[in-house]
Amino acid sequence: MAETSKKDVAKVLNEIGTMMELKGENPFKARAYYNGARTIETLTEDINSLVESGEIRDVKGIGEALSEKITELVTTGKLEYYENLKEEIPEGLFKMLEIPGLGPKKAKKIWDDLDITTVGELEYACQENRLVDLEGFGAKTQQKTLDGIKFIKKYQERWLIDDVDEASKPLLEFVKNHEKVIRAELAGSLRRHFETVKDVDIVASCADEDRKQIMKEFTELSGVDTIIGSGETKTSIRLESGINADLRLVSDEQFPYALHHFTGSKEHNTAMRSLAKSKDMKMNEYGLFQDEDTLVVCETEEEIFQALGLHYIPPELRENTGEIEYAQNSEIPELLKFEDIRGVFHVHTHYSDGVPGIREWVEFCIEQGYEYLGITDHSKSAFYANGLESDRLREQWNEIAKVREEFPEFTLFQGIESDILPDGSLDYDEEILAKFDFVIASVHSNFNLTPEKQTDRLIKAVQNKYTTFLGHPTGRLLLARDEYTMDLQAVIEAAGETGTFIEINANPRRLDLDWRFGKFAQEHGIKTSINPDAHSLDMLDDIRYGVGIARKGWFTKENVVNAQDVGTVKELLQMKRNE
Ligand code: DGT
Ligand code: CA
Ligand code: ZN
Repeated sequence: MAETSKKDVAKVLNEIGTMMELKGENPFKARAYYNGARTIETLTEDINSLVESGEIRDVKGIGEALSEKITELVTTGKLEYYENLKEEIPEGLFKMLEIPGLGPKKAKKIWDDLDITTVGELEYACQENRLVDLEGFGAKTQQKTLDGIKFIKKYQERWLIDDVDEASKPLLEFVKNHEKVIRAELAGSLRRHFETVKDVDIVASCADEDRKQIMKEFTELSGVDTIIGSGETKTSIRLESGINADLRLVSDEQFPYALHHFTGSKEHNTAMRSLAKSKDMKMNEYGLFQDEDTLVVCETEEEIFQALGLHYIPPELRENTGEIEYAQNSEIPELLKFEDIRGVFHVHTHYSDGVPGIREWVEFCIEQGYEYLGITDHSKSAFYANGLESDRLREQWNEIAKVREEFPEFTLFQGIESDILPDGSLDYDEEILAKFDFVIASVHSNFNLTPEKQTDRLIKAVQNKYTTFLGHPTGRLLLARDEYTMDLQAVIEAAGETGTFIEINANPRRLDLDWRFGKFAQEHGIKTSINPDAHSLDMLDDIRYGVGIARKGWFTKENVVNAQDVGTVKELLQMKRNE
């Protein structure tokens, strides 16, 4: 007979209780399982012999139904009732229950009303203020939930780029400003602007005799939780947030080679090594060598690429997706820069689910040096996001008209983020659609259509003459929800044929369009726009992560709508409608 411990049995009973609550069954039934679990845990007798002798039925607090289930579990090592229940409940809800202060009742409400089944989706929903108006929740509970999510995130393996970016800043600043450090740079996936990041990598150079002291001071920085390891040239720490950081110290002669090596990606490095080999050279983190062991002296990364006959490859492109061939032919394009961005599309106001008002957005954008802004609240079908029915639309248009008069130097575009309905149509009739300066069409529900239907839906949406931009096209929520299954290439082709732009949603949880489709999109004539999808003023800063993804997708300034001057932008927004 398989040995099942009391702890195992109690765990199963507790989980059954939780699942009953999640399903909204009679609370009395759930309580019977919780009580049963407690009884089992505190038994002094051996559970296996109690079951074998049948005495389990006589234990106080264990009724007929429970004793049957315990018997099945102990004798077979499985419980069908439990397995069946588990099938009905999305896996992510259990993880959600680990959030301090969030019990089954709240989780059920979130599942029922917001259709949210993972912690990542919940975090995103909090950032979009979805919990504020949810019955039994509110602003305070929303903040408490966010804090709780931060707490459980400590134990995850990969992070969203903004978390790691924030964590890296004081570390990098310390290393860069250290008087004994000669040169220092960020490396790894963060330097490459990869969409999710495992840890912070820093490479720095110093004299051999200074290494120990720098490493020691590094491990003593505020915010350091534990020292994971410390060796000759590398020290690893864990921050209180749960994020890990590696500092590598090398000689200044080695610095460019080490920086290149630890920037990666692994795949890029492998391709670089075989290129070196084809030129009878050898490459590793210590250097580039020819004629056995003679160092090819390079003072910078640029010189390493040069020594191998390559144009400089920006870190974002180092993913082995053709960058080496392009560099051999001097065809690496001049990538978009943050400074190129001149205006902003896709922000939400308090008319739907954003915090700021229209005037507040305009003032903030002016302060940030932008020349234009396109406001996009949610359309009427997005009821969970307080989407705008036509009367409230008119109210908003009146206010937009007033704000325009107040800021004549600034261009305020009147836009909407229209839901793409399941059949691919937009959320208002033509008469209303025609009144917007531009429309971002996005999918916010019905993620699980068949791939054919999903593809058709999106193609129909981009073919609509009022769709200016396709919003967050893959629908992924990083570390939380996969992209929906559909033929994105077909959608991109349709967008190209109809002159529809595809946004790069700069929210660190989305970073969508996925950079892997950037080159393909441009080959099909697609322009993008770096859209913050901001619900509060501080989220405007996410544009920098969007620029990172655009660079990763090989986007040049000319193919980015919001890198153009306002006159050009006005023409671009009209282009499709005038055809
Ligand atoms: P991640 O997972 O977000 O930390 O991604 P990376 O790229 O930062 O990976 P990490 O931190 O494990 O290593 C940093 C870089 O060091 C990596 O991009 C390439 C280089 N590297 C590390 N291990 C290897 C390896 O086994 N082979 C090669 N060729 N390169 C490596
Ligand atoms: Ca890393
Ligand atoms: Zn959206």
